[in-house]
Amino acid sequence: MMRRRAYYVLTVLTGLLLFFPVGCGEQPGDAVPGTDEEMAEDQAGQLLPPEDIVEIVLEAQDGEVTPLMEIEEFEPFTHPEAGPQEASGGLCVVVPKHANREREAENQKRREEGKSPLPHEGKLVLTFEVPEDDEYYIWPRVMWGEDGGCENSVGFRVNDGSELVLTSGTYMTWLWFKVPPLDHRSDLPRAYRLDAGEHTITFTNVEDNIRIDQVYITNDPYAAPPSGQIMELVEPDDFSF
Ligand SMILES: [Ca+2]
Repeated sequence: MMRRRAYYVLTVLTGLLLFFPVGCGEQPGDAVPGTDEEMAEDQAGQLLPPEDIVEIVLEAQDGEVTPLMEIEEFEPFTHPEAGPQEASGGLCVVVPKHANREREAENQKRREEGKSPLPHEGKLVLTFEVPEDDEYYIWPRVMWGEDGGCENSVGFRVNDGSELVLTSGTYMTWLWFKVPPLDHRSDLPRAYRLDAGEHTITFTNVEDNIRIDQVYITNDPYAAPPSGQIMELVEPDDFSF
């Protein structure tokens, strides 16, 4: 019992360190990442690739976009180390730079008055279908802003699950974001148990000047999208449920 408790605490601490960017102010509405012990233990074991590989590619601009998020025509450029940067379909979804300035000023005032801060506004909801009950791995293609400090996180949740804050320290290049597993000992991305049928992924506005281009979904735990590359759109199969 004591060991289980110690493990739980460690998981929570690791989650906090992984998901909360340091020095970027408070992020109202962020939940502590999921800490389901049983699922974490499942993921610690060796997994075999599935017999029938499922791959789904979603375009951010095809989702339901709520302001302050908006669809942007992405202007290609060349990163000095990472090379050419392009968005699939020429479009991405963005929280524009300084979009949250007004809300942050408002929250500053609220804090001075002893009130709790309000969350930032804006989200992107992507709806997709999976053909069979399975564990799926979800890779968002994101780009953080040029600010080098903040401007590097987005809220992320699957269906009605708890919200994670995806964040990293690589700026101004498209990156396939590996959602960290529940079990910190695993090298695999986080597994989401999904039933056959319709599901949603929701991105929420946490910081401004961030971009979302695509989302790659697969049931193969070892299938990482090639670094920097746009994934080809896969025509959805005629799923029969
Ligand atoms: Ca796109």
